[in-house]
Amino acid sequence: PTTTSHHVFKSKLPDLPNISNDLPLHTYCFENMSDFSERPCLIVGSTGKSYTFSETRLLSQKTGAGLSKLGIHKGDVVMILLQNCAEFAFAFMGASMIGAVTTTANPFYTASEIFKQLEASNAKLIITQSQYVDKLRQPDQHFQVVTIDDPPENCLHFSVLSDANENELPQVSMDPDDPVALPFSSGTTGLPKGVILTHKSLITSVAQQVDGENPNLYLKAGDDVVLCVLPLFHIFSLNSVFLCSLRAGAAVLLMPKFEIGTLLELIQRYRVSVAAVVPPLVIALAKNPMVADYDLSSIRVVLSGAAPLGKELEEALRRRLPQAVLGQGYGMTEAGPVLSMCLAFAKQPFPTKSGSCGTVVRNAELKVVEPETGRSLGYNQPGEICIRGSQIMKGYLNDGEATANTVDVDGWLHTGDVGYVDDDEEVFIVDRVKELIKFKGFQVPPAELESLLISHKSIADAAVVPQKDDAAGEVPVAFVVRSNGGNELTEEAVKEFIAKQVVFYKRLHKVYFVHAIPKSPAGKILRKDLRAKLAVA
Ligand code: AYL
Repeated sequence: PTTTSHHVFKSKLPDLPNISNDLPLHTYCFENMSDFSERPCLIVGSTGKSYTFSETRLLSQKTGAGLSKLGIHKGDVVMILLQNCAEFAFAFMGASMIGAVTTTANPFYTASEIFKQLEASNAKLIITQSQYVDKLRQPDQHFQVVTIDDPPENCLHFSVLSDANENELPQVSMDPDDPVALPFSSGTTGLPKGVILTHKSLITSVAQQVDGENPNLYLKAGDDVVLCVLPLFHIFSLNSVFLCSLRAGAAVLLMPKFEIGTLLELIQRYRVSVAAVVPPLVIALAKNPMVADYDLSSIRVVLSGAAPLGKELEEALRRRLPQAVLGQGYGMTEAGPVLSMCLAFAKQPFPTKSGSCGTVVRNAELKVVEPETGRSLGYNQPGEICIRGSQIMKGYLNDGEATANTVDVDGWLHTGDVGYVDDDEEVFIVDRVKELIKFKGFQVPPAELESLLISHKSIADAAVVPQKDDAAGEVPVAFVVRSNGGNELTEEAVKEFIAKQVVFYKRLHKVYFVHAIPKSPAGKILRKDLRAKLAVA
């Protein structure tokens, strides 16, 4: 019997004969623009202002020229610390045009979370809003700050970038393997790390979704309006909403934050046809009574991703939006990010099942591996999902060890997700073997909270694991060992100690005091045992 034979899963759609992944990302995204240059590209929900495709490209070129004037060169990193807005788009594309790299961060991060990413990415310039500038003050600041609104002291206004002369955009030579985006992710273990996504990886991923005769995610040029309420600093929205819409010619409706009334109002007003959502948003759309007061009949596609979507919830939304096709995308930042997507979204759709995460994208290989043996499994057998293709990350920034632990020598990226592929080539995720906790689709890396906890003088040891939660999917909870003399330490004090150091979704929801953290002989926390304890608690 041969154990070297791989069972590899492929898309049910034929591979694209060629993907233009030798182009720079911005060239690729604007490649077909002449077909829809005067159609809306970006619509700013809060003001009603909109930008056509040609205006969007022009403002991106100006922003690129402006970045270059401020001393940003090829290979330099720019941090975008913004809620969804048009300037986000101009800055990201403008940076690409000069060969610079964008690292995106959550503007709600605390100062220490921002600085960790700033230092790791070595960003030279931050584009943000004035309300976040206080978090960026530092004695000997070695980065410039640009704000999209009235600039506070020592900051520049975004017009310094967007008013620059597009003819001064420097001509830089670019290699397909040059980085263009640097989102942060904790991957399967440890602290957040920079994920190097190249021009080639992002182009490949976008092409896998929207290119070809029968695109997996069919977006109608000059016609579709795609909802962009999920934050662009997260790869789901950046890739599957923004970059895919640019390439395909669909309009992007930008919303800075989620608020149900505003959301429903904007869907109705702009006749949103494609909605990218996360499961908590599906809950709102399926259950909130306000939904009944609005006309949502324009929605033809709902794409849910970033966390598991329960079958019941999917059915509940189906009753509310009977005209729409509902389905999931399954992604991971490191995977570029999309591994699989619902084939009911295709131009010539396939029937799909509720609860499935779609079928592996084209021009990629997916396998399901038995963790103990590394053997690849066939249909209906759950194991660790692995993916291979030009879309996956180049590696983690300055972390060869973490890269080698995630992408093996044969080029397979190991996701840390457990799932299977059924007889119809549909992927079902059933569990996660990695440390990651997902709160409403946001990453909560346990290692980050554990290192904060251990820094407390009254804590000797700690472990953080996910607890199931109806609204958020999962919430982080901690097991804490008090140190000698730490007898007075209360649950409230531990929660508060963490809360003031992290963004809201990383806050601890419960603290259990224990005498010891269960560990393997090698010293690894036995997270499964702790999760099992929670299940009976
Ligand atoms: P990260 N069902 C279950 N779990 C999921 C799903 C899903 N549909 N999507 C993502 N996950 C989990 O890096 C899974 O554990 O990227 C995965 O390893 O923040 C982890 O989230 C990755 O988290 C799309 C659709 C991007 C989805 C995405 C997900 C990006 C989330 C583009 O079109």
